[in-house]
Amino acid sequence: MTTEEKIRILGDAINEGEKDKAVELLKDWSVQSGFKEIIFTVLEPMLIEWGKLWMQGKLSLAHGYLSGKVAEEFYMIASQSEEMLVADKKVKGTIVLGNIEDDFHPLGRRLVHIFAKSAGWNIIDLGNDVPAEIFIENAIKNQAGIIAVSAMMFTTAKNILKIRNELDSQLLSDKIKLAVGGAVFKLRPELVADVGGDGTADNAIDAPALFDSLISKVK
Ligand code: B12
Repeated sequence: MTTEEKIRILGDAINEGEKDKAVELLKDWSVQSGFKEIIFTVLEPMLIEWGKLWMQGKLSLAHGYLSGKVAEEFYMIASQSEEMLVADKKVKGTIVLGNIEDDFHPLGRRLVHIFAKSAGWNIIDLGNDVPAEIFIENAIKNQAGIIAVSAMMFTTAKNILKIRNELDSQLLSDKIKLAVGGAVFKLRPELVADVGGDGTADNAIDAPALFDSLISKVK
């Protein structure tokens, strides 16, 4: 079966309101091709396509919601699979995570949360629309070595610069590293440096490796 056929069959199941069937299909295909392969070639392209239809008013809220639920349920299963299992289960440290001020695209952040948690990180998830000072306040209070910020849009990504400036002015840049991610950083990689990010990852699966690398730079 081709990738296009898989995307279509998955879409049909969600269109029919069959959440469990959609999750089962993803599980079956993953047994054959691996979780990463199915996430990258089937699930995420479908989510982005459906998201676009939703924004154009061509998809009902119920279907948009259901596709998000299928994704979350499947990512939870994937994060606990042998393929993703981390041998060493001790807590690696604390990460303060959230969508930057004015950003309301929670799905990517939730997926980063699931994968980082299953890789052994203690996650403090502040949700959507989080101002810079709240990130800093929570990072200090919880002795987090990493602030991880999700931003989907160019306009909202620019708000991350406020976190960088705060870290610098409070002399915290050696103690707290700034991870950034989201659709806009894939479209414009130079934005990572522009907003003062210490690093990024294109997807939730690669996020734990980024966090490992950043924590090793904390002094
Ligand atoms: C679905 C969607 C919405 C939904 C969000 C619902 C939800 N549950 O999230 C709704 C309809 C609400 C929405 C609203 C808007 N959206 Co919108 N949306 C999208 C869409 C189509 C998909 C986003 C998504 O869920 N992707 C699927 C997930 C799995 O992928 P992801 O979010 O990229 O996350 C992965 C990685 O990026 C990474 N990651 C994410 N965060 C982090 C953080 C760290 C630290 C790391 C390491 C990694 C990481 O890991 C994730 C999992 O693998 C994107 C298009 C796109 N290319 O992504 C546009 C998009 C982001 N939206 C856009 C726009 C313009 C808007 C609106 C302004 C539209 C409007 N006119 O109202 C509003 C603004 C709302 C706001 N202020 O935030 C633009 C942004 C343009 C830009 N470059 O600035 C985009 C790119 C579409 C486009 N091409 O025009 N949107």
